[in-house]
Amino acid sequence: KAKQGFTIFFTGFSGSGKSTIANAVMVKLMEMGGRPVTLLDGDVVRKNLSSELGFSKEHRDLNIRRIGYVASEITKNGGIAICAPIAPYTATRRAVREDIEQYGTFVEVHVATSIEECERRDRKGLYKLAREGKIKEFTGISDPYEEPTKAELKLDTQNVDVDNCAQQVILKLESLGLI
Ligand code: GGZ
Repeated sequence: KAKQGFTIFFTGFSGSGKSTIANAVMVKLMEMGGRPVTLLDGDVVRKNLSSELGFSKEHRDLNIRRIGYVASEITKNGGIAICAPIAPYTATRRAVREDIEQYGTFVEVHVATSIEECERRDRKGLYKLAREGKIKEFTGISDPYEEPTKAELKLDTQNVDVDNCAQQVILKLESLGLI
């Protein structure tokens, strides 16, 4: 019997490592072969699917619902969707979960890098701009992030490298019988 589709949904601050871990998981899944894997990364989606949207709660919610819709279609057709937006609101994450659970499994992964660590790394210089008020409504600085309490997996990136984090995701998928 063909395995069901599923969605891996990463959530966490800007610079938490979502994209890097999502990419590593995608590579591992592709190497295993079988089902197609589609990555819906935060900044790629913003460029292609949500280019007119800003960062108000309404616009973030619309962005996440769009990602959820695409992921649900992929899941419905037996594929693997990997999403990696910030997705700061619990209710919106839950709505996407419900959309996807109609068709397959939703695996929420909290990339739990602290805001202090993200700001310390400041890989793209965005936290500095947010502190200077040059970027408004910046998640964790001047905009909320509601911590997941029911994620299937919580990753500590402080003490664990990317490959180990990706491996933890793969193990979770195995324990859920998805791969
Ligand atoms: C948060 C912002 C903002 C504000 C621009 N707040 O590290 P990045 O740069 O590449 O990823 C962040 C991305 C967040 O987009 P998402 O679609 O993931 O957000 S949400 O799920 O809330 O819709 C960051 C950049 O966009 N960025 N302004 N104000 N991140």
